[in-house]
Amino acid sequence: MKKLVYVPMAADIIHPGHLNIIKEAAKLGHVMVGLFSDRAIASYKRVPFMTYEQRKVIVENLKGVDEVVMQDEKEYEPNLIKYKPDFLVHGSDWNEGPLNEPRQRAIALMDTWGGKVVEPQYTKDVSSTKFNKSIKELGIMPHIRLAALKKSLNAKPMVKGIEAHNGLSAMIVEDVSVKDENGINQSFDLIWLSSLTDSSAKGKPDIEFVDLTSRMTTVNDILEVCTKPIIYDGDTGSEIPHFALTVKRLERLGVSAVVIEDKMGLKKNSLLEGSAAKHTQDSIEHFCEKIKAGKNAQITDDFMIISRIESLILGVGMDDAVLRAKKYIEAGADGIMIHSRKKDGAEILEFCEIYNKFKNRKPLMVVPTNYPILSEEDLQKAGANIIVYANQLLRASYTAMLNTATSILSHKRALEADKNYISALELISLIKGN
Ligand code: SPV
Ligand code: MG
Repeated sequence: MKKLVYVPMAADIIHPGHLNIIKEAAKLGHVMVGLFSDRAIASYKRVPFMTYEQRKVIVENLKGVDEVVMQDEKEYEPNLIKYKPDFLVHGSDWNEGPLNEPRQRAIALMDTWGGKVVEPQYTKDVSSTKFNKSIKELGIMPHIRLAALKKSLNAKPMVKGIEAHNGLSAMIVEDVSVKDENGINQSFDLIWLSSLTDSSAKGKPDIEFVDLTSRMTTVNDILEVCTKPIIYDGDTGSEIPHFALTVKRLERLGVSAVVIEDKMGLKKNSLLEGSAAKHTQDSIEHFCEKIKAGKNAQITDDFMIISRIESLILGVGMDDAVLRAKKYIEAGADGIMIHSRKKDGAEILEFCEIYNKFKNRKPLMVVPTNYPILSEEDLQKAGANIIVYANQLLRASYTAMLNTATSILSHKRALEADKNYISALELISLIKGN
């Protein structure tokens, strides 16, 4: 009988390196590819371009592959225990980065039944990471970007986004990444097109005064410099026929989702306090009509309408918030955003607990501007699926600009301020085409 050879791989972008590994594995026996599920890949790097089913069809048809099984987590142990292969074959590149520890555990485990680990030399100059970079440089087509949000939500328990209000801030969101304590790259999954920061950046109030054409100019500037999915802050969505047209326009551009809030009349920002905080909430019936009109207008299956509940902002109570969540989902909402102005986040956690029991639960979005005390871990544990940092980049740039202007005025020169920001040459080099 042929020996069993287990070959784990993600195989999102197939390159000669994969073929080399399969060729080496086939010399040893029956090749069983342990194909990482979308969830397994998303747990340590970006969500794959192709779905598991698409990747499976490709791998099954590669010369040398005898069968494909799913590996549903980045740990190799469950499948190794299940199949007890004679060989485990993996490219030599897995001994650095997030797969290093799983590798060590896999080697120790294989040893317990006398299995061997074979690590063919990693094929230089071909790696998915390099291909990814080239794909980023090419840009992204609208339908692929549009579908990316749903894909991420299916592959990850929680996705995180941050606002961008122009091309430059979107470039930062596109590229910023840090390695966490497990060596896993952390980056933002999406961009929030905030009405507060889009209007504030123009020196305008956040009262739906900045018109759709102008908002779309911001969207376009962002689309041109980043490949991440976008959630557009649609404010109240305006009148029902206007909302239907907005949905079509956003879809055409490749925006993944719109959030509309259940307010009426002159919309004011939800974080306002005291007498300035004059809001009128829409009726459940009317807002549901708006959701339905949006759903009827949309053309793709992937676009999402996220309904934002303002009951906690308006102080009308948890029961009202919960009732609205039920009604909005029944009307067709693809997700719910619950908002709160309170500093301790307690009412958000309370809402999550009730919401999690919904049978037809949809992704839940939260915006922890006023309750940064709750960490991503806290919010994920509570059940949040989308976390958005809604205004931090613009707030940070305002403070930096004010300090700089003050320093230049005080010192009557820029020397003192200069050490706090990038050089003119660095700025020029940041932008392609300069
Ligand atoms: C925005 O970012 O514009 C929002 C979130 O709508 S908030 O400002 O908190 O209302
Ligand atoms: Mg807003």
